[in-house]
Amino acid sequence: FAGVNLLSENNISNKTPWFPRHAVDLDNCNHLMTKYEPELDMNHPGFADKEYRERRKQIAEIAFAYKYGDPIPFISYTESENSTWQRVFNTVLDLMPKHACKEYKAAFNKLQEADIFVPHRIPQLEDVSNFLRKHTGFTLRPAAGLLTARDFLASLAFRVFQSTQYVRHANSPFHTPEPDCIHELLGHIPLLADPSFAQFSQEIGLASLGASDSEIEKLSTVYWFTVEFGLCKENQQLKAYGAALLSSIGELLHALSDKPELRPFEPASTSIQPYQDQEYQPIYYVAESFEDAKEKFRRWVSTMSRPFEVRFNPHTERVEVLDSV
Ligand code: TIH
Ligand code: FE2
Repeated sequence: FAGVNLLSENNISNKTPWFPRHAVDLDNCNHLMTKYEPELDMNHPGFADKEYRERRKQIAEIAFAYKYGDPIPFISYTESENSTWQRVFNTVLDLMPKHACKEYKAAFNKLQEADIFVPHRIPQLEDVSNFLRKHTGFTLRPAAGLLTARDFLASLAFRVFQSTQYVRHANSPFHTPEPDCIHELLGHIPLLADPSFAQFSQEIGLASLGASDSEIEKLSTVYWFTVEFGLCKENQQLKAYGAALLSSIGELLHALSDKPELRPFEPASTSIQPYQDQEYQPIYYVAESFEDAKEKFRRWVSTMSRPFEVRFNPHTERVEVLDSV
């Protein structure tokens, strides 16, 4: 490692935005975006449902109180919440064999074997977190809702995935514009148990540490069109690997129909494509494979302006900052 020095705290320019150096610092990375909340948005199916809004508040309290190292509190899901899960779970079981990428299916099977993915009850985040830790070293933290891109991406650098714990409204099981635990569980969790995909996720996170606002915007756009809405090729066939496709039957079928426009994944152009998050996407990006997406992403990240490099030390759970000049 000739020519590379560990930078001290003071050597980072004071123009660099603050970023977490240790997993404990993620206790400060929980800023929420106030958007499409049942309290605020008249289009939300929970807007006119007082009981639903109370339940959301109750579950959000758990995330607000959570500190690094705590076990994730158990939630006793209601019969109605479990039945919403069951409806989505069963449709995923139906569509997955034909439409999901192979890595997703393999991890899904393991989650079933571990008795974590079962039709009749929502998995507990603590059990899921322990499962992930064994497979890729990822762990979960409860999040109260949609986080700012900077906070959310930073946690990925530590192989920590911030996960909501509340359940979508029973009236909209097959598509919701906001993340909920059904989205996290059926969309994100299987691939976070895949080593290659876990690595890709962490690299997006590492690239975000200390990045400028406009770079964060580009990184979260790449995240949007890959981790959330990505399609990939498998033996000349199109498969879904994006979490928001795998947790929403409505959008999965739309993405694989002849309606949307498909483009090859190229970080430089994908990262500046505007998007909206309230309806189905009109454009999706297709990766050749995870490995290919990772290669392209690495090449693109190396053109970013940050004057230092970072690496994660899993033994200390600390991010080390390296002078790259
Ligand atoms: N649309 C997804 C679903 O219905 O499961 C949830 C979201 C993921 C990302 C943004 S919204
Ligand atoms: Fe998501």
